Amino acid sequence: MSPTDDLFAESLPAAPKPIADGAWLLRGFVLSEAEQLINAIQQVASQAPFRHQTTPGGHVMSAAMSSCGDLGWVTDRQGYRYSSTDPLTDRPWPAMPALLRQIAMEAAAAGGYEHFEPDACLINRYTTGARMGLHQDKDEDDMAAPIVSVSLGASIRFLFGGTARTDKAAGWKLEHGDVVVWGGASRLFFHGVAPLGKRAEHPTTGPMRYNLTFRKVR
Ligand code: MD6
Ligand code: FE
Repeated sequence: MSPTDDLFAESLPAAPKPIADGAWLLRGFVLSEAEQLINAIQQVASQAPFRHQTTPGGHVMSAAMSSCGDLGWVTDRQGYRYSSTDPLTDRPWPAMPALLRQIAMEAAAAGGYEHFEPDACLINRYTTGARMGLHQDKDEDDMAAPIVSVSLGASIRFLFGGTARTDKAAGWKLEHGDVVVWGGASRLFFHGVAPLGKRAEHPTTGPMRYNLTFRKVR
């Protein structure tokens, strides 16, 4: 590193960090828009409230969820699926705010996935102890499109393994403003998040973490 590199380092966005084949960690990618994103989440949640859904196996999920866009991700005793209406209100999901769509497209492009057109944005809200077990995102029709995942608020440990549930999972700390872009060879890798820590806290969100995952389903 030359002295000039050092001088500019602070103002440059962090270089995309490869975390698996086709998967990138974009540290701080949405830091300057974070407050606006949290406002947009609250706007969506005022129309499609956060709720704890039930898995087909009968477990109540510890993360509370909402969605926006043409499709939302739902689960109940009948199974996992995408739905154009919110089962809580029987109304269409709130439209995807333009800022969210824009950020998803820019993040996808930064990971090498041009022309990403998300039609669904799943919003997860974690409080102390909430977690997401290892799973694959495989309810989407379009496996060529990546997934863009935005982390806001308290930090959490993101886990990802490989194509088999038993593959050893690596851990990455995801902080406020970080984005993960996920596609290609790792599109179907198992992943999840460790329980949100007891002392997890962020100045803006308090003891909560939000995660937005943008998908192209159809
Ligand atoms: C979460 N994320 O970070 C859960 N899925 O709260 C996911 O399940 C996820 O971060 C696909 C791609 C990226 C992700
Ligand atoms: Fe996932």
